[in-house]
Amino acid sequence: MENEKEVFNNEEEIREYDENQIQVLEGLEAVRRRPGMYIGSTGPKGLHHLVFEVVDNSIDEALAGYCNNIVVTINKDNSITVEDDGRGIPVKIHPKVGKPAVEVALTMLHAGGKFGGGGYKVSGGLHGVGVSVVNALSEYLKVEVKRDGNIYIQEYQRGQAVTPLIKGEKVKGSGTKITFKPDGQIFNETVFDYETIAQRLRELAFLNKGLRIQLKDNRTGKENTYHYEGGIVSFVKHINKNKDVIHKTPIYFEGKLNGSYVEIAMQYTTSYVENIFSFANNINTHEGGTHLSGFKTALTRSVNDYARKHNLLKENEQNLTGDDVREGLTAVISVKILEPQFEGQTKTKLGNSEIHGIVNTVVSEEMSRFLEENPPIAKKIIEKAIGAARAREAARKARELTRRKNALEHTSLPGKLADCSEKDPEHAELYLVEGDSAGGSAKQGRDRRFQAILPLRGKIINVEKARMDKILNNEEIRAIITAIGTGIAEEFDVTKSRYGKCILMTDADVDGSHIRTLLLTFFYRYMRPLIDNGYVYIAQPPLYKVKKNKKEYYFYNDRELENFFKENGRNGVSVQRYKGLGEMNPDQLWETTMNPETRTILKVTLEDAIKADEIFTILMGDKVKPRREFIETHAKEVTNLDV
Ligand code: 0RA
Repeated sequence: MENEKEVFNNEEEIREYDENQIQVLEGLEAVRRRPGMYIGSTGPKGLHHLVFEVVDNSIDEALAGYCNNIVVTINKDNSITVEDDGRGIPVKIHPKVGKPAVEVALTMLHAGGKFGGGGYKVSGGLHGVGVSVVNALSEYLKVEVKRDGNIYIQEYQRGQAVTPLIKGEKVKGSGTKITFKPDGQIFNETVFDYETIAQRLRELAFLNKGLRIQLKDNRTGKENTYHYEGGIVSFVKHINKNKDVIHKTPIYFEGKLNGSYVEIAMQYTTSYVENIFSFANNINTHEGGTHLSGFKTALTRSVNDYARKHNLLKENEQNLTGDDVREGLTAVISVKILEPQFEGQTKTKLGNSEIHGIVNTVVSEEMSRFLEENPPIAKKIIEKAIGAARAREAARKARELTRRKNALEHTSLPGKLADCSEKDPEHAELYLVEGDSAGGSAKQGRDRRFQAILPLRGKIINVEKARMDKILNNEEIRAIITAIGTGIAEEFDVTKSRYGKCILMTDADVDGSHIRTLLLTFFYRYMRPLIDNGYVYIAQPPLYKVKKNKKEYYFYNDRELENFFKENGRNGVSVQRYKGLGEMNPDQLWETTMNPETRTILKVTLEDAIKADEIFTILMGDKVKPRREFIETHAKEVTNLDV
């Protein structure tokens, strides 16, 4: 306290204090004025980002080696509490600012890195903006720090301290506890989704072995604890839980080089797709980057070298390609590095060039050794890759044949496609409709000048479960490919698309979202540019038809229905809940879902497709019921874009 007085008696320091005060207010004002700049959006994504931002700080403390337990609680009032057993945010007076360090961390923009420094930090993309951003966007925040035998408490409103930092009672241990309630003036949605938070916390527990993360929901009593001593080995086992594996234990490598830490876990399955998830400082690098490319190069080389050396590949045979070597592979690559650089469209591509070589070295050495030490597994891996090479060649020949045949026969469109008369793709749209009966209504209800209908019967093949040659034999998939006209995979050509919009129209029930997820997964794996270029949409059929005084209303969600009840009461109102598109007659389907003047369709983003794909891979391991529930709730989460 003596010191503090001295600080405030120094004129220069007082001026600095004032300047800092102004800085604080300007900083918080900027965050509140343009929240999207800091947390991406003020929708559900931005809302949940607040939780992850606070958790990231505890994770950083775990990465530094001081924190073993994190508890996240969703409170009854939809406030969030994040508690850790780290060292506690420092409370001493910050010499420059003249305030406790914890208050600086919570009120000054980008103050996070100024103290504590060094070590691996979760940062990149939208992460790492700092807890001051969470504070600025919370109507209320309370921090409780246990440090040096005492508890320290401070409270804030909309980013500004409303109490000083109060030194409380004596306590044992150390840690930080932050409770915040997102500001209803900023966020249009302030209700947290348990599953969204659970997913990320589980991922963080996989990525940080030994760390225990607990999630409690005081609104429902639900809770989960995530704790994996095996780390990413457990992650790979989890992804492969319901798959047939070709070797029992995942292969695991780790290495440290020049301050970078590399971890890889991988396991081959009998599936025909690769599922590689890469992370840098706990951030999912959806767009890959140098760690992924280093891994791929090294894996292809090690496997080919071994196959040549042991005569599993004959002299006259071609090298196995990367795709061959990765068929059926599930892998998690996780790097922790000092200054990650994130690039790419969604800032999820690792750019650090030195990491390619580091991962390459670790994988080359360790993979070669693993193969030499485990000949039976090596043999199975190589047989799998040789099988993939043969299938690839067979598929190529088959495609060539079809192409030649098509050229001779003027490519016939699928019989069940009801095409439109418009030939200019820009003005033509294709509806992919679940079921024959809905397909029938859509055919009658559509505007045939520019709307084509392709009814899909039965289940779409799961691309995970079949090689390309078999997928190409699936009637539904073939119909989709010929109708769209672009071809698939390496031969995909977006300029050949016969439609500017491909609209998925499925029932608003579990099966419908299942089919939608399968379709999205197919597009993601085989027609990616269609998604990248914004050709894929999801139709929004209404959930309810309400009749009152002979007037009919359609509602697309529960909230709209509730609002109607609030305004009109329930007397004399009849409600029909649509279970499927088939329950609507052609006119209703046109009016509610297909008429461009009145309909809402949602554009599918790459992120949606990635999510759909991950739903299939990551959640494949889970029990069927929760998986279905998950699909049902999440397949609908697409960017709201009215067209
Ligand atoms: C900077 C320095 C030190 C700890 C922290 C930050 C810290 C921040 C958060 C945020 C949530 N939980 C946290 N735990 C720790 C420690 C400095 C020292 O003790 O030497």
